[in-house]
Amino acid sequence: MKVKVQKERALTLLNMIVFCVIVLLFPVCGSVLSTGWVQSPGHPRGYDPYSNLTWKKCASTGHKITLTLIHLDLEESFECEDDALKLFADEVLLFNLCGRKSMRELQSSVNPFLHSSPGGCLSVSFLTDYSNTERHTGFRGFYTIKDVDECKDPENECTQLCNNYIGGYRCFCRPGYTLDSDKHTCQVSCSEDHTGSQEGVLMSPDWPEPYPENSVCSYTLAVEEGLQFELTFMGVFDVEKENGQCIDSLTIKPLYGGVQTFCGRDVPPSLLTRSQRVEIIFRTDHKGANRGFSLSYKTRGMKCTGPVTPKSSLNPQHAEYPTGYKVTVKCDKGHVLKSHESAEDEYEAICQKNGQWSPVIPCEPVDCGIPELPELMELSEKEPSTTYLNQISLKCENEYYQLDKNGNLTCNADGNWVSESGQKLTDDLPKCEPVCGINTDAFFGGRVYGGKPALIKQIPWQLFHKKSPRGGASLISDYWALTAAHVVDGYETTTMNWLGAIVDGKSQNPVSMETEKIIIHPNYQKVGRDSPSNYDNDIALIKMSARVPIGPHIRPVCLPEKANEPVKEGTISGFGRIKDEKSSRYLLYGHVQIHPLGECHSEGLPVTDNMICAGGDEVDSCQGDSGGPLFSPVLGYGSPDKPYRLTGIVSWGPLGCGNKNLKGFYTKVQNYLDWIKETIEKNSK
Ligand code: 4AZ
Repeated sequence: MKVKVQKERALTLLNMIVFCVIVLLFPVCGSVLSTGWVQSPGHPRGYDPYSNLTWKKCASTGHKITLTLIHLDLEESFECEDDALKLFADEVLLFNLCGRKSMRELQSSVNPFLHSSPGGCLSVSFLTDYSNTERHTGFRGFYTIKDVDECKDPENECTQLCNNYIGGYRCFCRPGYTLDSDKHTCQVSCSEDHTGSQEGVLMSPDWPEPYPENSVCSYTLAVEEGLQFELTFMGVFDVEKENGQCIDSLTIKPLYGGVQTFCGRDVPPSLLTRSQRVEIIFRTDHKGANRGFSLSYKTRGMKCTGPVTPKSSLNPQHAEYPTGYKVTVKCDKGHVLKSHESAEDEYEAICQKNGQWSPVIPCEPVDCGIPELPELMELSEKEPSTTYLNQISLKCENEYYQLDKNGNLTCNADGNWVSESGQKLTDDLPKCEPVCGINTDAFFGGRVYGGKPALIKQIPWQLFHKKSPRGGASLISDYWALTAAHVVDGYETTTMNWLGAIVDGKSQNPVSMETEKIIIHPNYQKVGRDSPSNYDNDIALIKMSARVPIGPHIRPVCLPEKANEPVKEGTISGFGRIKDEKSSRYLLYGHVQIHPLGECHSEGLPVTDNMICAGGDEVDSCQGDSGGPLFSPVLGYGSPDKPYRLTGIVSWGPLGCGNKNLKGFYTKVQNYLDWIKETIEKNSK
């Protein structure tokens, strides 16, 4: 039996040598460390049903295992479901084989892939079922464990020399270089420590010959406090640079202040380091033939220079200051000392032995903050910058309001927002005032004679007192309305209820406003038992108790301007009487001409310059219209450039209304501009 085993081994070895010589290339067998066969049970006689073989072999580090199949004859089946030879490398299935394959086929399509990774494993699983109709011989192959030549692997690149040995590799360097701790990079030993030396020379390795590749040279200069280094470059400066970028570099790192990096061929200027300690680092990459640098260093007394901190100036002003020197640091205009409560902008600093100023307190811009704004006003920008010289602009919340003055503000040096005219915001806060004399009705440019029902957007300043006394008023701001004195005469101490945004007297949802104040013109002669009816100064101001909600259906009319030329025509409106002696359910309007007072009959009643006489052929105001507007231009002709203005207030008419020859009388609003302005100012909170 023993004899037989030895005989078989000898045969195996012989087989392999023959195979190596005949089939494979000789060098492959040359690096073989261990070999062996793997085959199906019963080979070459044939395998039995239900045969089962699992085989696995692993390589140690620096080695890999390969398998070469030289024979394959298994039962053929769909996807090798019946009998199968499965081949795995590093636990990954490479092949699932069955049927017959010639040596040539195996060599071309299977064997080149049967190898593990370095240190990995190959495994084989051979499984058969019961159903063979003819006998198949099975498979046979041999494995080899070989050394891996890591020096050929580009990932393991040694920067200079590589030595492969069985199970590993090693990088090594040419004389004069040392292997870096990464075990791959060869570096020149070029670092120098010049601590304590007051003067000397530094140069790149091999200067003036080209410097070596892959170097990091660190030169340390250090002396006692109170001194600094002056560096002067000598001769050629040549450090690799490509497309404006430093490939190799010379970096100067003082203990204090900025780091500077140099490369290229321009000789850097002399440098004062302002530090008693400097590190100079010279880095090179793996290629290039540049000559490097040479510099001399010597010490100088330490000096301080300005500025101590950005956005400040020094007093006195010198190019440099010796150690121990005291200066006054003053922040630039609009800047104060950081985290100083009292907005101080000055302090004293002393030049230290290390060339630094002490103390150093930064100057930062004054911050005006977000201003507190009244109702209806907002900033145009959501989160504006609010520091010195930044600008913000105010605006009103909606299109129905506008600022009464320019809303552009600048943060000044004192931390105040100021207007373009230099006024402080807190002293002169702009106001949002409703835009007057505009309606959102389409311009229709045609005049309509006779009482016509108004649309809700057409006369949005019309107010209506529905209960007795029935009358009208005109809104002139978001708190105030103008009416006739005789309408509110006797109601000064009561609360009246006025309606707005209404064209149908039966409307269920008008804007309802309560009066807070009713102020009759002081020169209006109240109707009393002893005084006859007199409509001179028939004007009164009404203040509402809450801000009127301005919008498209309720918004003010403008007042006339002092210098306005007398107008020749206008529109009157109201819920007053119509021909059949009944009050109108709807707001009616009509156009009237304005006549010289002398042309108007007054039936003996006094007429004054505070009155306007107006009337149209078919149009007149009447009882119940009193207090309402006579506005110009005629409805339909207003525009943002020519807003509607309150020319008159419906006041009185001799002998009723609607008579062709008799015109109506209206209070001349232009005569009361000062009284209106003063009274409103006096009676606003
Ligand atoms: C009134 O009785 C009245 N036609 C108002 C205006 C006019 C006439 C009477 C003008 O309130």
